[in-house]
Amino acid sequence: MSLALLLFLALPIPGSQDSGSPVLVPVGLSDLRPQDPGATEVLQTSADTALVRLDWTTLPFPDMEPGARLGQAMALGDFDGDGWQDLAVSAPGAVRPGGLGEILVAMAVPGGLRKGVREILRVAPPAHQPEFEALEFGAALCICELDNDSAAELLIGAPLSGNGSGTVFVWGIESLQKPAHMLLGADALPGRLGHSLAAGDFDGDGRWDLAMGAPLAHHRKRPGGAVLVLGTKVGLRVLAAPRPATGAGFGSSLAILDLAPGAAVNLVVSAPDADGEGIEGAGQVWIYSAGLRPIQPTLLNDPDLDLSAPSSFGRSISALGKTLLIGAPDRCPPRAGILGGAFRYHPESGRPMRLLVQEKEPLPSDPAPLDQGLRARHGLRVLAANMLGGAEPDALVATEALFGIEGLEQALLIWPGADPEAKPIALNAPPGGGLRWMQSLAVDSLNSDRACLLAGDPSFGVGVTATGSNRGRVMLGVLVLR
Ligand SMILES: [Ca+2]
Ligand SMILES: [Ca+2]
Ligand SMILES: [Ca+2]
Repeated sequence: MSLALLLFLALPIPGSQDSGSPVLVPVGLSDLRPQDPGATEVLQTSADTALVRLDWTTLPFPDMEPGARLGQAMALGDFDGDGWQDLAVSAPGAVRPGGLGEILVAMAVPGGLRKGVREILRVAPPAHQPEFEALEFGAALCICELDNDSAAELLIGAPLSGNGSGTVFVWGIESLQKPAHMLLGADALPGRLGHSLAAGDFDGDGRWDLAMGAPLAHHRKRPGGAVLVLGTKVGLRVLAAPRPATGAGFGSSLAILDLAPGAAVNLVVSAPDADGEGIEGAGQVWIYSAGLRPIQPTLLNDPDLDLSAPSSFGRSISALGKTLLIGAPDRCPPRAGILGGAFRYHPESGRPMRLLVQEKEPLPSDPAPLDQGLRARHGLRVLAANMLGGAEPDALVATEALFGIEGLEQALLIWPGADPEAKPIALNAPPGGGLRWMQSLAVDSLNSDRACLLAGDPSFGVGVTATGSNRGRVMLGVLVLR
């Protein structure tokens, strides 16, 4: 057992922890923090929300080489414990001494990341045996708190390490100048372990637990993926696919619902390639009971599935508090137009899932790509976040950009959480983005009085539209009134 694992098993979650969204949890904030998260400007009325837009700037990361894919994953946390949120961004294809893949961490100046970046730290895997390479280092990132101090730790997935078995690393336990530690090696749960990550108190003892997806795992003759949980109370536990089937992709995406604040959180696991009732690629989402009690998890399906086509229900999932968002980017639209959609679900409300779809035709001038089956998919990325300032999380649903996003006015939609019946607001996506301009998304105030949306675009490069050089970039959008 590694040093990090030992530390992890010994330590409590400090204070009352909002574990609704592992990427966004303000871990380790000290009393130095000048602004309370609740101080963010509130935009609640429809008159206000009709007037919002995002002011985009590029975060000052170094220029990357082609193929670096900066922005593949991101995680916000205060890594040095100075009270200002820092930002870790992965570049799984970046060339570093000894291999490929590194994580760049933008350390905020006093005042926060909107004021500036103090320095960029580079995080690499540890030096190890020449026959072992950490591949796709940083495919997934997640904030956690393992040593009970004021500084956050970073969980790092490298799902192609060890001939595709997958490994998980942790960084920030010791000096920030040191490489990451390997937390779980290639034999822990072979099958792309580290493809997805989540952290929260799943077993209900008040201490941080970790969940790590291995969507190609074949555990004890059960194919279709699995999730490895490292629980402070339940120990190491493998959650195998509840409906084993080769290629289901169980564990592709993870989220955390907080249905009973103060008690254990619910782990949500998607299997977006699982077959439904005779439908290939229908997709499934499973909600585990708080405490991971050994009962069958609750199954969610696309409630309105077109029987002739896949849906990829759960390709992306995101939860905050009691709100769960599920992206279904391949589902057939209710009418001709853009493919895909997303669902908003409140498990305890008794209400059915609500379908969130685009209302306008995003590619009106060029029907040819649709004929060729090349459709921009809506709901490829979803994010539950407090952006507009209402009591309930807002739903952000993003669409990939086949031709650069200038012509895609509906590429970023936000459904206000304050009014479940409200129509979506189209927010301006960052200009000049690549196909996956929204590969990673996060919302935070960054210690300022405005909501900010961070977008990692690993497909960005010189002259990109659909096919870029994949250098990558990270964009910062500040929510302002028009
Ligand atoms: Ca900091
Ligand atoms: Ca810590
Ligand atoms: Ca725990």
